[in-house]
Amino acid sequence: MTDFPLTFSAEVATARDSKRPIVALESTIITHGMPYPQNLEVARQVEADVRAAGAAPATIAVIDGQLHIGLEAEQLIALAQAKNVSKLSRADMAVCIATGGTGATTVAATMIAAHLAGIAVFATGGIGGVHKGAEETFDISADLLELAQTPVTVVAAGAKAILDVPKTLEVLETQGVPVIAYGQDSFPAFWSATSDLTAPLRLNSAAEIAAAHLTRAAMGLPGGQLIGNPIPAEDEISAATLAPVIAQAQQDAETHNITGKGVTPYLLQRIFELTEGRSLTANIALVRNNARLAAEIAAVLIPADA
Ligand code: PSU
Ligand code: MN
Repeated sequence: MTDFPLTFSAEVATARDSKRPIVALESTIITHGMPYPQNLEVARQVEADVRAAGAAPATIAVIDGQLHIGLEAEQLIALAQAKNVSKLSRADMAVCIATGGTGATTVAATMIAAHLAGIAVFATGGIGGVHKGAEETFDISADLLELAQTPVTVVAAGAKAILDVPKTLEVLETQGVPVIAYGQDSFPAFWSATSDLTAPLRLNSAAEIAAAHLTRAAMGLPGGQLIGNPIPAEDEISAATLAPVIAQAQQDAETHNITGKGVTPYLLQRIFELTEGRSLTANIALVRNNARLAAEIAAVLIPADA
């Protein structure tokens, strides 16, 4: 940990003082991943899920140049309604802070902030990865390299089929990131519980995931772990239903020349429209499911940290 100034919400400050478990949450999913007002409802619901599971939620964002670890209720409302908020990854965070800016944190940036704050577990929806066509565009999310260097366990519902998932798994393997499916062999596919890819590793309990996290730390291995937590069966959308939708969204992105940071938000919005909101309902269910598992893992880790 460094001496870098962090601003803790009252709830996170109390949890730190009393050594209670804390789960980090990202904010790009709020500003760039879902439309208002559902984004605000989901952000609140996910925080409530973390609390119900016995941990304190720490939604992370940069507001007016301050790195916030946990947002007060009115800050969450302002962020959910804000327009033109920056999307901050590892490359952007320091510039945003130094210039007094406001930005939402991606998986990579949230991991950095969580680690600065001594938080070991982070729940999100899906991570960024290797985009389709990356052999031409070189569009590979900084999330993958962050997992290789920052010791935070990230609970996600796998990777979306908008990505090239096999290539994403290859990069994670090269980078030495443990990719662990929770309670099944298949690597989950975000809106669908399973994919035709077998996850490299499988664990069946929060206790095992926490033990693996601590073992990496004890061995002095840098980097985190990616936990692929399948969406609950009743909420999933089949891969067959999604395939043509994703293909259409991808084609529209090309037609409109969407590149760089704009790609993931554009595809998510387009898939939301093309599924008439169904993708969002599934997205909400899986984030909530990830929040609960993350809280369980954080609860196991706390006695070891304390
Ligand atoms: N995947 C989702 N929803 C999201 C994102 C990814 O299902 O909102 C966001 C996350 O914040 C992730 C970021 O870290 O997109 C990755 O963006 P990029 O591909 O530009 O690295
Ligand atoms: Mn990218």
